[in-house]
Amino acid sequence: MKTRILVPGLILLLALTGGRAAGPAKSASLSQDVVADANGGLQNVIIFVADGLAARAYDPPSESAVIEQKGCMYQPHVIAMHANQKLEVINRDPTTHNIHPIPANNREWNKAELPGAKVEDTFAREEIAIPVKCNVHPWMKSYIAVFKQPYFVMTGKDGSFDLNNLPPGTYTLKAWHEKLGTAAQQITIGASETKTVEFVFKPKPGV
Ligand SMILES: [Cu+2]
Repeated sequence: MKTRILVPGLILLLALTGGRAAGPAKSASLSQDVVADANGGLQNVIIFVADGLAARAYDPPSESAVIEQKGCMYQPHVIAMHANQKLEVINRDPTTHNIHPIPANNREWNKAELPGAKVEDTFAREEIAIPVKCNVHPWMKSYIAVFKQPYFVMTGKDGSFDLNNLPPGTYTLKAWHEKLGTAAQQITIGASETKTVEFVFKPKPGV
């Protein structure tokens, strides 16, 4: 079973304030590289502020980011987290996995996990995004995006999401997808203002 969809002009919508972010991906397919709903809403896209924030240091959240190995897949397939936030990786399968992120801008690590095991680690620097594999199961792939600021969110099943509490200002907003690349646009948002922004990814050959 495949969830690849060849829709011209995959669309994703986002509201900049109000509401909650949608939940993580829950696909039963082994191929998770392009997951879209019937309307072309694209899942597993990271929306983030790439430019325009005041130069300041942000503390990582105290709660952990979590990835599970479940059914020999990474769940969710793509996560976004804060630099130096704790990442928990939990093996829910009755088989041994390992998690092996292959960063370009962070320390590489590689941890084996017996059934039911949990391992923890962090990434210190911003990197969008780190490919992750399992050395035991070659089809198990995921991506971890690491940010040094808190204004990032994943799209939900319908391609939508909310990016809340952005301070008034003008920003470059980017949308990142593992196969379709990066789209960018500039937005200006005022105090208590809600805006809807739409990114359109054009399908690439072979995707
Ligand atoms: Cu595995």
